[in-house]
Order: sequence, then structure tokens, then C-alpha cells
Amino acid sequence: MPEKKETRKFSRRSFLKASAATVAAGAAGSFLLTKSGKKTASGVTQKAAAAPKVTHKYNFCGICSANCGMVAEVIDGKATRLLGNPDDQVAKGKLCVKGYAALKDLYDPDRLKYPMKRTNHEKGPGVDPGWVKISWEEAFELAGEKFNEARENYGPESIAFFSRGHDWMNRLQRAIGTPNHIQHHSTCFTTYTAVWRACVGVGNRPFMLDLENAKYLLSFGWDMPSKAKNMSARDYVKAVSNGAKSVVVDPRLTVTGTLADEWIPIKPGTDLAFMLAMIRIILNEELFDKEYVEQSTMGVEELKAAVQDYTPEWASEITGVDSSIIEQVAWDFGTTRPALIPNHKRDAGGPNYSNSWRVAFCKLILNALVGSIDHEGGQIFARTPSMPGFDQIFPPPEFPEMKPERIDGFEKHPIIGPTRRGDFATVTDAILDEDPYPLKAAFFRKHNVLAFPDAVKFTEALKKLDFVAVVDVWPSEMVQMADVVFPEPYFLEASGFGARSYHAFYPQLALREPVVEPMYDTKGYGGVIEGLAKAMGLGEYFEGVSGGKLREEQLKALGTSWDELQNSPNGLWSDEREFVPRTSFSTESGKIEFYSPELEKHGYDPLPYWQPKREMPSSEYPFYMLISRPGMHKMTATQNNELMLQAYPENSVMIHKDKAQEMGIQEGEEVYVESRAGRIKLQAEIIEGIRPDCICIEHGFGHWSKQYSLAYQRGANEGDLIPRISIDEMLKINDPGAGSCMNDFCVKVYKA
Ligand SMILES: Nc1nc2c(c(=O)[nH]1)N[C@H]1C(S)=C(S)[C@@H](COP(=O)(O)OP(=O)(O)OC[C@H]3O[C@@H](n4cnc5c(=O)[nH]c(N)nc54)[C@H](O)[C@@H]3O)O[C@H]1N2
Ligand SMILES: Nc1nc2c(c(=O)[nH]1)N[C@H]1C(S)=C(S)[C@@H](COP(=O)(O)OP(=O)(O)OC[C@H]3O[C@@H](n4cnc5c(=O)[nH]c(N)nc54)[C@H](O)[C@@H]3O)O[C@H]1N2
Ligand code: SF4
Ligand SMILES: [Mo]
Repeated sequence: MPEKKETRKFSRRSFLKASAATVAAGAAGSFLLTKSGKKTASGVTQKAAAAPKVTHKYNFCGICSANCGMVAEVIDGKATRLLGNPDDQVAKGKLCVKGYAALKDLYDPDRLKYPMKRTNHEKGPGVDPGWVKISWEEAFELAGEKFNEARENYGPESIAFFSRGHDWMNRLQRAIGTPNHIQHHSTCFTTYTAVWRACVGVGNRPFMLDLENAKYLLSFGWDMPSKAKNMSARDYVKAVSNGAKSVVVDPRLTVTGTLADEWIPIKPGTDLAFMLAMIRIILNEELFDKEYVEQSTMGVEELKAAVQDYTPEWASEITGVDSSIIEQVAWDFGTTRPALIPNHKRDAGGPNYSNSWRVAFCKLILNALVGSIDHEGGQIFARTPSMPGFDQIFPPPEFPEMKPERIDGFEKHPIIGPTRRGDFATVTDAILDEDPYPLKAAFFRKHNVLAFPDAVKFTEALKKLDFVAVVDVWPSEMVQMADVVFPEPYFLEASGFGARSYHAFYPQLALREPVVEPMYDTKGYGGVIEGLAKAMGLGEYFEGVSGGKLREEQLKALGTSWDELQNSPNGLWSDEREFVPRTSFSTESGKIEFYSPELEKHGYDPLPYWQPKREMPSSEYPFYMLISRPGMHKMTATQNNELMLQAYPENSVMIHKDKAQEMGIQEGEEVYVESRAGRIKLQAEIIEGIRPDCICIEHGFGHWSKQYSLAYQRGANEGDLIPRISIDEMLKINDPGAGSCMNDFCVKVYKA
């Protein structure tokens, strides 16, 4: 067990060591086929009757959205180890460190065990909620009564659901008649979604890559090999081992950078200038894939005219990168095939800066110029199975009319608004100011307080609500703010199936079997929603929906059945059809639009012109802020996992050694980091692999829930430094993706 408050002294050498360990983590565990064709973990033999009873169950990992296929070894009813499913195209027999360690979460004694209600009406960090155990009936009755009170007294829009999309939840939200379904996406990837919706018409989550076959990889902040998803590490290592050239542009030396041929430490928020200069060279020198551009794109002439001022010398001034390097990268990218600029959600094109959507736009253009959209070694559209939806299978009774105006103002963004993804950055002020209307009750699932920009202020906003219901597995900070708590089973106790989506070269489903019987008095999310609906008098919307009909109908549409999937020898259903590249797109022209009439129609720049990011270093706040996340943790959800904590016990402020020396800061010394939004205290971690004008903090720590016996008070939440944004400010930024500008602020650092 790790010691609390242990100092994590990380030199650059140990950083590299830890990084390599993360990449290599997939190497543990492999499988053998038994004669019957059923897989068993290698080294574990099926023993005779008197021996312990060893079984294997199929599941898929619920920690991150890669959902790697798993096989669990169970001995006498206790899950003893987890391994990757070898036939799953995502896992290919391996998990990442977090997946292997998930048993510690399953058996975490701090897990929520039964429904609870709060008896202390005061709320906030340091306040004991005064939990009382209640029955499920009482929990539903209490929540139903409070939600109805809000609905009747303040209108249905006074209720908000903060949750990832879910069939049951979506139906209850519409049955209540509130427009407020709020997800975290403006903090995570909406810049990409907006650009792809406008310019490609498909690919809401353009993050699937064929890294393995790429010959030139150019990363702008893309660093997935160091984290998840599992397959990124595997395929990146394969690509560089096969001789692919890798160039990493990042203000920080990342794990991807340590394995690359070149690291280019760019000034934060200036990738747009680098890319515009690349586009100019590739067009002027005619390095692009003429056939692909001719057949599959529209607007190349307008683009060429628009980029003529963006010379490498101009870009060099802005980015701090030599013009000769920019030229070399443009030539190499334009002349090596297949070449790929990989995307992931929070790289330079994610919602980090006010100009990030333009970066996402340039990345799309550059990949299309070299013919790498949906082609070998390129950016791929996931081949997910096509199944009928919940509403098709269970047509709903008529829904009440819904006010279009949302509490987070998300409907005001014409391109991203219809996706109903939601804005974490604007919601705090809207709740506090009761503008456009008061919010009175909220329902949270799988979103934590620490994930909201300016989390301290968001906590204040939560105190203003009359009633908060939370579904969780752990006693998170969100649970600490709840009036009623509904405990959910951990994914290893649940049943169902999931489509491969992050690495789906062909349609494939993975089975989820309970690895062990549910350990506590928990209920699945669908059951919680149904219980609440009934208590609110909205049971008619859920008649007949339970009982397995949904999965039967969906599987029937694929020519299989629940019975067949459950008895599948590898826990999978696969349709291994040939990969046929996509040649037409869902824009009006049917092509990838470099000049976007859709963006123009809605008042956004139709071409990716230069624009600086929102905030620059000043004498008051001299450092650029960089945010990342460690490979050994998933956001704020794994800091109570004993194994993960051994690997990474708390976060720190990474600062360049010259700057540290100049400021007299020693390794491990406590420093304050302050922004215009707030201040946190952390230990300094002195490294060489970062620009001297930047600091970096990894997200996920700073838990204040006292019910976490291991995670409590480790490190700090860098989210306390992120400025929240009012709806008006968000509209002024004029980002079609309404991105939360997660890194677009500067900080000062001083000794504590
Ligand atoms: N282990 C682990 N894996 C995860 C997660 C997790 O919590 N843990 N979370 C998952 C989720 S939800 C997400 S959204 C993704 C996020 O994962 P990524 O998309 O990889 O994002 P970050 O980890 O934030 O890393 C961003 C990188 O961008 C760099 N960067 C910052 N500013 C700039 C810039 O201006 N230019 C350039 N070129 N680079 C810049 C940073 O230095 C950092 O290396 O990870 C997913 N995978
Ligand atoms: N400061 C800061 N804020 C950020 C980011 C950042 O880099 N820095 N990144 C942003 C990004 S990219 C993302 S994706 C979001 C993610 O933000 P969130 O979506 O809030 O994800 P987590 O922070 O992991 O919190 C997940 C919560 O769900 C609970 N949970 C985990 N598994 C289950 C389950 O199976 N069922 C239920 N009911 N609950 C479960 C956990 O206890 C935890 O409380 O954060 C965003 N916010
Ligand atoms: S990459 Fe790791 S955390 Fe994500 S699904 Fe796979 S094993 Fe789980
Ligand atoms: Mo994310």
C-alpha cells in the first residue's frame, strides 16, 4: 500500500522509465487455446474436481472508451485476474495498466453499497453529509417527489441531466420535457466534431487511426501511446519498429516524443501557424495526392489563395520553430505515403484554445491532401454494426413540448448545438446567475465535480440547487454534493454487450458477462432511471422496455441472438468483411470541403485563417499552462485504486530545470500555481522535457471526498485554475465547437 503524502520525486530519467513502463504494460498476460476452442489464461490449467473451480468470463473494460475485450479468470467465485481477449480487434490479447488493475476497483472497500440520503443540508468540501441508509423504494420516492416539485413550481427546464447519453436517460429527459441534457464534451472533443460535421458530414468522433501502416507520423500534441487507448501504444510501437518516421510537435517531451525521430517544442496555441505554412508549401509545390484531392475534396483553389501569406518565415515568428524545420516537415509529410497526422481529443485540435477548432480544420485538410482519410495508414471511419435504436424498438408515447433554450446555452451554436453534447464551461455562471432561468434539480451520472472548469465555483453552483441525485460506483465528490445516492454495479458485475467503436476495422460486438455476482445492493442505470420515472408518474414511457427485448431485437438485426453471443467461444460476434475505403461524404457536395459553405452560412470562417489563441503570458501570469493526464489513471476515477496509486501517487507541477533554478525552486518543494480563476498548491517536479515558458500539470487528483480512504487529499485539481466562461463570452469566441478553452490561460508559480 502506498504511503499517503509520499513525495513523488521524478527526474527526467525516471519520467522516461515510467513512460516506457506504460508503453510496455500491454506485454503482460497472454492466452492459449484449449482443445475445446475456449480460451484459458496461459499458465492456468483446468484442474480436477477437488481442485479450486476455475472459470473464465468475458467482459470488456469500462474504464475508458476503448472498451478493450477482457477475459476474467475466476477461482471459487473470486475474480483473480483480467487479461485481454486475443480475438478482439481492439485488445488483441492485451490490456493497459488500468485494465489489468481493475480488480482493485471491483474489490475496493470504499465502493457505494446501498442507496443513501443526506441528512445534513449544508453542503461542500469538509462537510459531513450525514448519510442514512435507505431502501430503493425510499430513494425513488424522495427523488421523484423533489423532481416533480421542481417541474411543477419552476417548469421542466428547471431539471438537468448531467450524464453521458443513455437510452433510458434520454427518454426520461424528454418525458419530463427538459432540454437540459449536459455532457462533458465541450471540455473533451467538440472542436473536432464541429469541423467534421461541417466539412465531412460524418465522423463525429474522428479518432480512429491505422497507425500500424503509416510511414510518416506527425503528431501535434497527440500522445495516446502514453495513456490509452491501449491500441494506440501497440500500433505506434509497431509503426516505428517498422521504420515509420515519427515527428512530435509538442511544448512538452511526451512518451510519443521519446520514441520519435524528432521533437519540436512549439509555443502553445500556435500549431495553426505551423499547419497553415505546411498547407501553403504542399499546395504551391504540388506535393499533394492529386487523384484524391480531385475525386474527394472541394475548395482546393480557394484554400490555396487563402494561405499565400502564410510563409514558413511568418510561421517561424509565431511558433518559435525554425522556418527550415517547418519546410522540411511539410516536404516529408507531402512526399511520404501513407502519412498521417493522428487526432485525439485533447491534442492541439481539441478544445484547448480559442483557435483549436482551426487546428482541427487544418489537420483534416492536411490528412485529406495526402489522401489519408479512410485509407490505409490514415484516419479511419469506424465500422460499427448497424442496429435499430431504442425508440425504433420501443416507440415512445408522445413527449411534451420542450423549451429550446438550454441552461448552458449550447443550442446557440448552430453546428454543434444539434448534437446536444453540452457545455461544462458555461453552466456554472448560468446556474449562479439564474440566467436564462433558475435550475432547481439535477441528476448526475459518471460526471464528477472535479471535471468542471473552475471546480471550486461549480461546487458553489451545486449548493444553489434544491435537489441533487447522483448515480455512482464510488463515494466521489459528486456524491458528497448529493441529496440522494443511487449505487451502480461496477462493469465487472454487469451484463450486456458493446460494439467496438474506437478501433473497428470491421463490425464486432463484445459480450459482457458478470465476472462475479453483484457484491452490493446496486442497480443498473436503466433500472435507476425507470424507478425514478415511475416515482414521477412517468412510468408509461417505460412500459415493456425491460426484460431483454432491446438486446434481442438489436442482435436479431445482425443475424445473431443473445443466446448465440453468450455461447460464443470467444465472447465476440464478428463480421470480418473486407475494408473498403469510403469515397463519398455527407456534405452537400459529397466531398470533403476545404472551403466550407456550412461554416460560412453560420457566420464562421469558411477557411482556416490564422487567429492567435485567447490569452498570452504577461508580467502577472508569465507561464503557459499545459494540462495532460497520466497513463496510470483515468481522469478522476482511479485515484482510489491501490495499484494505480503505487504507480502514480499524486500529481505535481512540471517545470523546466532552468526556470526552477532561476526561481530557486527545488525538486519536490511545494509551490503555488495561480491563475485568474484560482490557486492550488503542489510539489514541483523539475524536468528538462518542457519549454521553459510552460508548466504542465496532470489531471485527476485533488479529491476532497473523505470517503476515499486512499485518494483523499492527494495532489490538487488543476481544474481549479481553469477560468469558466459565460454564455456571451463563449458566443464571442465564435468557435463552432464551443470548446471550453481548457488550456487557454496563463499562470504564475511561486514558492509556498
Ligand atoms: N491514461 C489515460 N488515458 C486517457 C484518459 C485518462 O484520463 N487517462 N482520458 C481519456 C480522455 S477522456 C481524453 S479526452 C484523452 C485525452 O488525451 P490527449 O488527447 O492525449 O490529451 P492530453 O493528455 O491532454 O495531452 C495533450 C497533449 O497536448 C500537448 N499540448 C498542449 N498544448 C499544445 C499545443 O498548443 N500544441 C501542441 N502541439 N501540443 C500541445 C500537451 O503537452 C499534451 O502532451 O485521453 C483519454 N485517455
Ligand atoms: N480540470 C480538468 N477538467 C477536465 C479535464 C481536464 O483535463 N482537466 N478533462 C475533460 C475531459 S477530456 C473529460 S473526458 C472529462 C471527464 O470528466 P467526467 O466525465 O466527469 O469523468 P471523471 O472525471 O472520470 O469522473 C467520472 C465519475 O464517474 C464515476 N464512475 C466511474 N465509473 C462509473 C460507472 O460505471 N457508473 C457510474 N455511475 N459512475 C461511474 C466516478 O466515480 C467519477 O466520479 O473531464 C473534463 N474535465
Ligand atoms: S485502454 Fe486500458 S482503460 Fe482503456 S479500455 Fe483498454 S484496458 Fe481499459
Ligand atoms: Mo475526454
